Amino acid sequence: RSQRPRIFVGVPIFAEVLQALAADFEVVAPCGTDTPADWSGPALAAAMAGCDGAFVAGTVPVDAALIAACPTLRAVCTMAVGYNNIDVAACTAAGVLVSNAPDVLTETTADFGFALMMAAARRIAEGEHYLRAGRWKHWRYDLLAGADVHGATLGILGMGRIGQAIARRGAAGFGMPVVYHNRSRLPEATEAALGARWVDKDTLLRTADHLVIVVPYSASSHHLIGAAELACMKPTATLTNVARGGVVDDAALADALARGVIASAGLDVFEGEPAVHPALLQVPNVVLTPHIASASLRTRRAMADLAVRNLRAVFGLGEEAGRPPTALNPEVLARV
Ligand code: 8YV
Repeated sequence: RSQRPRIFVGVPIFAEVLQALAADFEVVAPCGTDTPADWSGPALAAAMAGCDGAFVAGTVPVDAALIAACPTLRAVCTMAVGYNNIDVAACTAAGVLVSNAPDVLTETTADFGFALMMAAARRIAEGEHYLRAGRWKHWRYDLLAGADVHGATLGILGMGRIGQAIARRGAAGFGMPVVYHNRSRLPEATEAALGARWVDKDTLLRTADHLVIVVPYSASSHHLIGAAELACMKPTATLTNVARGGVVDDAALADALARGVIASAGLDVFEGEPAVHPALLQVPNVVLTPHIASASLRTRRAMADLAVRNLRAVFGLGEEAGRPPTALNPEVLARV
């Protein structure tokens, strides 16, 4: 039994997922089902020491120093689609397989992105705060009047799986013309099926009535939207970010919202989260949610199950033995 691979679980997770792991592995789960840990200090390396695999999410920083401190490690499997918290190059160099969790969260995240965009456009959160504060006394023709969503131009920055799922919602459900910007253009047939048109970034900013950001975070997407970009947008426009904090300059956004450079915003992700830029908390015209776009119970479970599938495959278990389904650096396995 002591021969079983030892798996570190770096986030609180469903009891059923811990049980499934325990069937095959020795499980080191300091967070259990409900005790989140702050792994920003040296505690992570100490907790992971001697482990063969790691089950993580976007909140666990897997950097080169950690990889060096954990020589027995063979796999890092995240239940998130984004993996900017993992130094994949360092893992590859050390022979550590990395997997993420794409596809299973696409539709759920697109639902939430669309909802956040609608909430920003139609001022739903502002309306709730207004009502709860006891300020609703009279009907007014312009009370919390926002921008229409149907028929407005939907702009998408980053046209991967989630961007495409948002585009489909806008085009098919709300009659929205869709423009997008992405480093690589989609094949014409895909564009036609989605009803989406590629434009340069400047045109995207100038034409979108509702801009939704869905690009992965990297050095090249850091502050892709800052003061200069916001100044190009329509004063009636909304901006929604369900990608990563850091893609948007939060200080510049708070300033733009306060000055009416754009009308409103919907944010699920923040630079330095769970801290939120204090200026964002001061402006009324922004809907703020705590990084929950993928959080339907069914989808969170599917994300976790996919990470488990990858771990089992890396350690030679089950039908996918040796073939982790969503490996980011499968070349690592070919080397052994
Ligand atoms: C995760 C996410 O919930 O998948 C992603 O990239 O951002 C979210 O779905 C998050 O990473 C958990 O920490």
